[in-house]
Amino acid sequence: MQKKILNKKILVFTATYNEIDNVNKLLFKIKKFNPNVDILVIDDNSPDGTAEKVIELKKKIKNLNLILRSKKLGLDSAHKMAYTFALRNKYDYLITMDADMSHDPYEIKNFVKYLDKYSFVIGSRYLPKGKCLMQGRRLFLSKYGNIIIKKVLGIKLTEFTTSYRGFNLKKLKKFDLNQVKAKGYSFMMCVVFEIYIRNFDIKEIPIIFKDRLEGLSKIPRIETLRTLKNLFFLYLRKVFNGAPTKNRT
Ligand SMILES: Nc1nc2c(ncn2[C@@H]2O[C@H](COP(=O)(O)OP(=O)(O)O)[C@@H](O)[C@H]2O)c(=O)[nH]1
Ligand SMILES: [Mg+2]
Repeated sequence: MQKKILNKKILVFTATYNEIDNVNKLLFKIKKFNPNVDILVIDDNSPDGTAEKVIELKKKIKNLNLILRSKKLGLDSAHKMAYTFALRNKYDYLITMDADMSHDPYEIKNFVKYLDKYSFVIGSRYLPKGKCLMQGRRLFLSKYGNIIIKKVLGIKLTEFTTSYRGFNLKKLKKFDLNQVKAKGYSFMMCVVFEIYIRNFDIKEIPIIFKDRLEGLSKIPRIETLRTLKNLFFLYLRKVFNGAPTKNRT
């Protein structure tokens, strides 16, 4: 098992916008816990100089790639670009995570473990061993948002919105994140739906989510409304196109 994992070509991706206070710690921890993975950072010309910091870190951290975009183009398009990068460079697994230390790099190995068997592995804060250490409005929206999404879509998962995920690129045949049209933060929910309706096997694993270590959240309030609108359209697709029946773990 261990040997097999070592043979896989793994890319860990994170999108950054104004993460200068987190990126150093994040990238070192990713490498410390997973020396064999490659890393991709896509930065949208962060005014705080995150990209310059990553360029500096490239001298110390092996196989660290940076794509620097000219302006803030959104989290969804960064994830799509990372998927294209991973396919072009023939990675076996793509693991995506936030750069604000909300996702613990120590848990990457759990994604790697399950990607051996599953097409898509999603981290969940709401499984029995998972935890969401957010507070107030953010916790409320996340917790009840995920419950509502589950009920509306009728998909037996506890988490749809976190970006801590693993893609087995060899198993997800004919799937590409670029096929997912939704914009903004509800993109994450729509990705799960698209993988689900294509009948790929999905594994949920518990994650411990901490609120960001430094800096501010970039999630605009309008995103809640956009998510509700997109959820309604997914519901219609489910009703009129029919949803697959395969059991999920
Ligand atoms: N490249 C890029 N990264 C972004 C953009 N918006 C957010 N991010 C990054 O996406 C991740 C999640 O954003 P965050 O503000 O923590 O969202 P929240 O945790 O939902 O409040 C972080 O690593 C951000 O730096 C963007 O427009 N472009
Ligand atoms: Mg965050």
